[in-house]
Amino acid sequence: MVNLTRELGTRCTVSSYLNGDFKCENAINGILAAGAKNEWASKGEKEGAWINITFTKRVIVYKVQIWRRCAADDQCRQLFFEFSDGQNVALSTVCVKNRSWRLCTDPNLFTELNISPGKLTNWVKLTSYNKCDNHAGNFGFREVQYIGRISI
Ligand SMILES: [Ca+2]
Repeated sequence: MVNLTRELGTRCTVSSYLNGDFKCENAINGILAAGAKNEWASKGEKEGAWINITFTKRVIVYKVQIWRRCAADDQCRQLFFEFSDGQNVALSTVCVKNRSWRLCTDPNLFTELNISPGKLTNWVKLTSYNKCDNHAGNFGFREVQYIGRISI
């Protein structure tokens, strides 16, 4: 299996972005650190914020790895994945409470979710559901990586 997000050229679109320092491309640039130009952050969105990554080849996706934004109010409990063939899957995650410097800075601290069975697709749209707290926030990710293989 390979890191599809890194190995294949990809195109990225999002529901919104906070400003020019927090665009979609920052979530697939390979930089795992937090901060401007490293993260995608939506503009005040929580539930319903989405990021769509289109691959240059048809792939089979087995796994997603996410690096969160650091604030509790920028996270959600559930991620909903849609694929180009119309299939979809919802996966639960956990809310990391309070602002955590480790969450913001540690590249080894990420969440890995298995997509089983693997999905044959040209793109993956990831939507956030069930926000972690009631404060205003800007949902987003430091990085999103899809793991799988190129379809023959
Ligand atoms: Ca990044």
